[in-house]
Amino acid sequence: EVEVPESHPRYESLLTRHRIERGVDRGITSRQGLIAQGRGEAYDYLLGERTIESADRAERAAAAHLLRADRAVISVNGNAAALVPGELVELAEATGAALEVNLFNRTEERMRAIAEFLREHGATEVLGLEADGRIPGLDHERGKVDADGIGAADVVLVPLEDGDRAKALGEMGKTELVVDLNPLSRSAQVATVPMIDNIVRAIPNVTDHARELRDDPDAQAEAIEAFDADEALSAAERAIREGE
Ligand code: PTJ
Repeated sequence: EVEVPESHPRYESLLTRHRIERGVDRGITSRQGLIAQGRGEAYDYLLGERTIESADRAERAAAAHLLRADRAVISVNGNAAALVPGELVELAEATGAALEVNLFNRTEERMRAIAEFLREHGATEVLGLEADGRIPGLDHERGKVDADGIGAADVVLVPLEDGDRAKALGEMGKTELVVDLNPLSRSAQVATVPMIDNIVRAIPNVTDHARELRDDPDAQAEAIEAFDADEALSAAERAIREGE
């Protein structure tokens, strides 16, 4: 374990990096995941390492979509698992969503390591290993999903997704909730609800909103109604360019 002094001005950021490194060591995160994290950090730095107001509205709308879904699934990749395993389990519990491991660079070893890591963090059921469904339009490995998981879902939360798959899932008619620090990424652009925020802040905030909205269908409808994806993407870009 690397010790990071809490007084360090970049404490949170260093801790996050350390979790990704540990993820690689445990066979959870891919080496490409290290590159993705570096890219994310650069955007987070420009955003001021905070949840901007429009992202908070997005996270509230995402919570409402998860609660109102017939079948909601939270897709988990190697970066999400390393950074927020317990928080993903809590979000699934708070919303009734299922957890499904779904990888860009799929290997059976990493699938199993991630499912086990989620169970260590309290998950009772982890989907993804059946792989008896397909996302049309993607090559064999990258299109694998569980037929009763992402295959059947009307709402999917896909953190740090690559653009092709985000587009293909959208074309299947699913409501897509995306967490991505880059407002210009294709996955953010095609999302029903783009959350331009760090996954370490976004996931616990969606859970907080879900707990608050749980028994209030009117407030859920209002949260969805009040959210405008194009406006949220522009607001994030302004925050990055002008520090607003
Ligand atoms: O575990 P796998 O095989 O499924 O692979 C996962 C990664 C993330 C490696 C894979 O999907 C990939 O290569 O993704 P990209 O194309 O690098 O896109 C990742 C996006 O996530 C980029 O737009 C980053 O800015 C963003 N990102 C990185 N870290 C974070 C983030 N967004 C939110 N929070 C982060 N911590």
